[in-house]
Amino acid sequence: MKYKLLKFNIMGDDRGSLISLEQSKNIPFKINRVYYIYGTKTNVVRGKHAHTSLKQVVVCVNGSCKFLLDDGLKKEVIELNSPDVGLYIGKNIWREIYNFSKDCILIVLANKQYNEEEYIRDYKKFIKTIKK
Ligand code: T46
Repeated sequence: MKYKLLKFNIMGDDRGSLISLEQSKNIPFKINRVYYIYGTKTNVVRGKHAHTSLKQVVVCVNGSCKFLLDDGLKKEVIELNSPDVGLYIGKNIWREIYNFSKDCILIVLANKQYNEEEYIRDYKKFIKTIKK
C-alpha cells in the first residue's frame, strides 16, 4: 500500500465527538511514535522528503493543509481538513506539505522511532532509489 485515505468512526454523543485510533485495528501497523505539528507558518512547505522504511498515518485534527504525494511515477494532491480522515503514507513516497491554515494541527502516528538515516531528502536520490 503506497498511500491511502482512511475513514475513522466518530463516537459522537450529545457532548461532542470522540475518535479512537488503535494499532492493528484502524491503524494498519504497530504504533511506535506519535508526534504533532502545529503553528506552521502559512507560506511554509514542510516534508520534501521520502522514507525508505517508515509507515505513517497523518490526521489533520484542526484546520487544513495539502499533501503533494509522489511515488516517482505520478503525483497527486490530497487536502486534509477533517479529524475523521487519516492519510496513510507507506515507504518510498515523496511528500510536500503546504497551504497550511493558521490553525492547522497534524497528529502523526508512525510505526518506527525517529531515525534520520532512513530519510531521503534529495529528490534525484529518491528517483534513483525507487528505480532500483
Ligand atoms: C511527514 C510530515 C508530516 C525529531 O526529532 N523527531 C521526530 O519524530 C520528527 C518527525 C522530527 N524530528 C526533528 C528532525 C528535524 O530536526 O524535528 C525536525 C523537523 O523534522 P522534519 O524535517 O522531519 O519535519 P517535517 O514536518 O518536514 O516532516 C515530518 C515527517 O518527517 C514526515 O515524515 O510526513 O512531518
